[in-house]
Amino acid sequence: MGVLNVTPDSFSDGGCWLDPEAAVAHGLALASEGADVVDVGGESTRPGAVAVTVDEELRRVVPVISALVGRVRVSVDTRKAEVAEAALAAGATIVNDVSATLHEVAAAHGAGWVAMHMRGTPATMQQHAVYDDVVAEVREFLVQRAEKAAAAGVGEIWIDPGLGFAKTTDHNLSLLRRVDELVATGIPVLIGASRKSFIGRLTGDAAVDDRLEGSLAAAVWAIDKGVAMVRVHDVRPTVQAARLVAA
Ligand code: HH2
Repeated sequence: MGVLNVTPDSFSDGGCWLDPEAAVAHGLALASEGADVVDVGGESTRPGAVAVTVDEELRRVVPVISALVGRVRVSVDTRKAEVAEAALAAGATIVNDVSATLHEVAAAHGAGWVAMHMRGTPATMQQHAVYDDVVAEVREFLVQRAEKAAAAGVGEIWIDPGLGFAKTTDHNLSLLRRVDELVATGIPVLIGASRKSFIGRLTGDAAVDDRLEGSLAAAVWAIDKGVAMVRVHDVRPTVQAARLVAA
């Protein structure tokens, strides 16, 4: 899954693809580099990010999604039902739902759905990074959400532990170390480690544009443990690494 943030303020590529033409060109580049899905988002969810209005988010993502549909599979990264609805109407086929609440929208459109674990909102989530057993608690939450979505009629369900969302570096490491416990649920697992701050912290405070090697290590680790999809900014090197793991 290649990341396409149509935002001014995403933590690693904010402002790069705000222009719709540049965004579409980047989405097609990600597809040509081997992304199976291009994940289009119009609202940053980085810690402390300011929420955007429905209208603004629609204005950012819908034209880009319309232009990419038919050329690559498109997911929409949103917390808002209205945005998910409009994206699916425009031809997106997966709702990448960091709120894990939009399963009914996905069901109504026969679309796939990603349930990601978070606590609070991007503005408040870092205050909620308290767990007895982060892996068990995240797994229980995701399995419950997946069961609810299946009961609502969603046919394609993914679970994602939400690295960095109400998680400390130690929580992220526990979730990676024991990701096989999520894989063992039998529900396909998606994971997004790419360029996140814990990778910077663990690699000598590497800046956000200097986290490729750490991101690749996390992706390779996850794929080797049975994770079915990785959400990344750097598609070409990740596809090469994934091919080696597969071989
Ligand atoms: N991480 C981000 C956004 N969406 N979706 C899923 N399923 N899993 C993730 O780990 C995930 C996600 C944050 O990364 P990014 O989109 O690069 O930044 P921002 O939220 O600042 O736009």
